[in-house]
Amino acid sequence: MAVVASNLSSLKEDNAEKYKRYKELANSFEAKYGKVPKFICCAPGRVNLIGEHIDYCGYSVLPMAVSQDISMAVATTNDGSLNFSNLEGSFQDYNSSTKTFDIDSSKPEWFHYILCGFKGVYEFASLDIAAGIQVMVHGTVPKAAGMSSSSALVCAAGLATAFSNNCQISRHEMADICAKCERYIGTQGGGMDQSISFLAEKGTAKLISFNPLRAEDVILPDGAVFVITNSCVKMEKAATAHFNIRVAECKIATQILAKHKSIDRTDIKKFIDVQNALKASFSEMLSLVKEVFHTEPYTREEICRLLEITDDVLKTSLLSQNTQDVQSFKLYQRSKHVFGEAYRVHQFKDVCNNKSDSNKLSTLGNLMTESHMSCSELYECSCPQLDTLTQLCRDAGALGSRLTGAGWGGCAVSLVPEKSVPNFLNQVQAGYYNKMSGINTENVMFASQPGGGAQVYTM
Ligand code: NG1
Ligand code: MG
Repeated sequence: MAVVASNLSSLKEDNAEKYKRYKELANSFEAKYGKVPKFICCAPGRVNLIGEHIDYCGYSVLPMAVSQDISMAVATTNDGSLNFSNLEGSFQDYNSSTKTFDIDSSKPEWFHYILCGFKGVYEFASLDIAAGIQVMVHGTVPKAAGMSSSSALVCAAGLATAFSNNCQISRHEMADICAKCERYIGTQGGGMDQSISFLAEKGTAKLISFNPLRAEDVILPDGAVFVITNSCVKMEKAATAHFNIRVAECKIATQILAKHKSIDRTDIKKFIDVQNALKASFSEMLSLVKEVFHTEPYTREEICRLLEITDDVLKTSLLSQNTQDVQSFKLYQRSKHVFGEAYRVHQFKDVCNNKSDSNKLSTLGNLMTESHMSCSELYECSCPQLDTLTQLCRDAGALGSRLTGAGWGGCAVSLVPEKSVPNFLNQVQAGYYNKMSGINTENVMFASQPGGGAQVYTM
């Protein structure tokens, strides 16, 4: 299914607010570049309901798109120039050309994400000459908050490039290209964010599975409201090594498990490959983790000894550029999180699809809270503020609450029974936000319904 453009005027009735916003964006484009944009493209952010830090291990995740998006007014240039501007004043203009641009992963800046999307589509479509593009960006996805503003920017830029060059690329292919090309920025993400941004459909969350990429509807139960609360702790994932250290720990643990089980390791890259090779259940994988790993962190020497490799091979085959010097790896804790979390995703989906369960909401809530505890204690991707906030949310009437996205800051998502929402919002406001000073707490709490995927609108 390719992305099909529709006329912007079709939005007028469907979503007057978005229509107005896109119109204003088109006007700002015109004021900046002195011409009317050719089209507007937009890609939504997402909230992951459950399944954290397991996409890059090959496991299914369960996100939904939110209504907030990154949108872009776009026109092509015929001299190969790339001109990027952002309505948000703190982001400075970027000017370069299709021949000379550079993505500097040591110092990620907002426009690098556009360059990632541009480069991904350019390479995928094997374009000899890609048209240059002029873009004006406006984003409503909270930044550095685990709601995938970065991927939405990459996806919107990928779409802008595809449409500027008349490339027909399916939504699945776009998701795949954008998952790969966002890695030019240096983080080794798994593909959840770009997949939901392209494959989302209004009214349903999705079970996203990989290799091959699939998106299955997961109908959320009546009476459940998912409320997002921002901890207001910013986490610029690409600027730190936390994320890639976790990816490295998972890769190393994968190899040790496979070696322990004498599996031919040629095609074993992720935890799921080991599980498939063993045809084991999640409980069996959890027992294996307990049998194979000790709880103390592993040193590089021990890892090399277990895998019978040199430190150089460890560096080149299992560590990324920004994790070359990491000395200690928690293999037991990270593996235990991944297999437990992957199992919870399937339980969550089964509960949603099981019509007869009268306790649905509290079962889902419990799974979400278990997920948070595992992220916090085993994966160590929470932070004190997120731990406090999620506990406050539970105390305020949420049946479950967890961090969402990569963590170390950013947002929490809570499952709140519909009738308890007003009281919930009051309590969290009083218990968390009213205690903050010097922080802008506008739009920090909102209920979210599953939104649709990326779109293109012609003018
Ligand atoms: P965030 O940082 O929330 O955009 C990242 C990864 C995902 C996934 C989650 C953790 C990227 C682009 N995204 O999301 O693939 O691994 O962390 O579940 O790297
Ligand atoms: Mg991101």
